[in-house]
Amino acid sequence: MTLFGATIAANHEIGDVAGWTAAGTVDYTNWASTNNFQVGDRLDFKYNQQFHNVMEVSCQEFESCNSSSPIITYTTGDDTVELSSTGHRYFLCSTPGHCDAGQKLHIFVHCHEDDGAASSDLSPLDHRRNLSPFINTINPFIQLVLWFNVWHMFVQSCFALLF
Ligand SMILES: [Cu+2]
Repeated sequence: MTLFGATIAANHEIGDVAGWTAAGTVDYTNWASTNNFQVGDRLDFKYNQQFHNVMEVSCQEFESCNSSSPIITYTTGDDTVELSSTGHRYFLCSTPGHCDAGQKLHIFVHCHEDDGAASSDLSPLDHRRNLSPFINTINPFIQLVLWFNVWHMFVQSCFALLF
């Protein structure tokens, strides 16, 4: 549960029963795609700390399995990571070969569904659009181009009449 009442934060056990492993039994990209991560949720990394660890790294370090300058390192074997903001998060194990063997996790943290547009869908702008859909859906730049074309045609016809 969160402090804000209505929403229930989820606890994501990394790799489910397999946990955080380099054994190749979990495709963490696939695993991540089956989970919906939202602000307030937690990640739970369970692993044997004799063999593994958890490092949060940058996107570039994640791509190249570079563990030389992690943002933060976890080593207890049962680590909880709070997802306190939206965006991409990257994790890997720094034991040599493990990241390359697939012990790496990239997730995207979404904002809560009820923080979104549902209640404010009809802004004043939308009401204006409803009144005059044609005018307001035309991009101002395109309007300018259209007016220029009209003006150009007018000038051309003037010349045609003169000469
Ligand atoms: Cu490992």
